[in-house]
Amino acid sequence: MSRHTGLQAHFTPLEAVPRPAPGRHVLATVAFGEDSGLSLTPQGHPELAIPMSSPGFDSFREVWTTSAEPATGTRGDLAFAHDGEYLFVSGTIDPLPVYGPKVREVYEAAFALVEELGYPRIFRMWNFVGDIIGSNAEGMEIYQDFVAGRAEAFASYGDGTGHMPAATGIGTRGEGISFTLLACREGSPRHVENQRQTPAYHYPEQYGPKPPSFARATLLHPAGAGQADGALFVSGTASILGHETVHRGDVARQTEVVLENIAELIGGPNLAAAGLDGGHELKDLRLVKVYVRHEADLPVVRALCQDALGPDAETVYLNVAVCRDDLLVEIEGLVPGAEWSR
Ligand code: 3EB
Repeated sequence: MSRHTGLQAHFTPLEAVPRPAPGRHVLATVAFGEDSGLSLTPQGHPELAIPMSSPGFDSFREVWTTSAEPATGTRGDLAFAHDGEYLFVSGTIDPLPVYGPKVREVYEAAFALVEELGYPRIFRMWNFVGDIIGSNAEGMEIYQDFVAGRAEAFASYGDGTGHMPAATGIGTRGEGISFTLLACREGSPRHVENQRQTPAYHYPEQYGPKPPSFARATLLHPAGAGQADGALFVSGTASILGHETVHRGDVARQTEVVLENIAELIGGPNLAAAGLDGGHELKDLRLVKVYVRHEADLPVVRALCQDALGPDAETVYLNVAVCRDDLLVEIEGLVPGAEWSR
């Protein structure tokens, strides 16, 4: 029996109160603007605000909707909403001298909530890390401090292996760390690696004491639907081949490698290597977020993305730091599932 409730997302202007279409309900929203913080809105859903907008770049609200009325709440540092099949959880961590132990605590609390509410399958996470390549009070890079705490939390999630979802790890224009996750009850997430890239959870130690906990993509095969009907969530992707940054200092070539990495990731041969049917092209991507380190690089990055992604991709551009100081651009997106058009 099909119990999936048709998760969908779209971007709207920040000024507008999100009004779902008839029969749709807002599960949660993420505001990419000037504010920061996590709250339940007057409309009742969780909203995470992340300071990520800047002149010349985009500001917008990402609106997640489902076809069943969600229940919402807060728990400690977390806010959540769930509709019987899908769960959204968000958390925030205020600026700290050292983040690792608190990251572990808050992510473990989120994983415990996922179990308690009965949505044990996490299929997508976003990690927003202020001052991502700055140093903490002990001289460790804040991204590595974050990665270590997250790895400890993931060690106790599921069986500790192979359950890491697609994710984005990216800088913000503020301080502190925040995250969102999406999980489901009966759907089957299938995590996908990229044949051109070392799995992030196998990165060698030169990048930090613990490797990052994420898959390159996750296919969400909804309960009761065919595998080919699932949405494919593409992680934040950078100019990395194997585990190494390529084309240091050359934003055009880095952007090309990112787009090639995503094309390979979502294409038929790579999906077949993961035991999955189907295959997609760059022009199938939607809700694409392009994170550009240097403001001045925007025209070059935009021109290459517009050409590769086409006019339907709903692409937005944000000016934030990426997690290695030699990475100039990171791109994420998704290939909608059949639920999207219902
Ligand atoms: C990379 O491939 C680039 O730590 O959650 C991309 C996606 C990146 C997610 C994360 C980091 C993360 O390593 C950075």
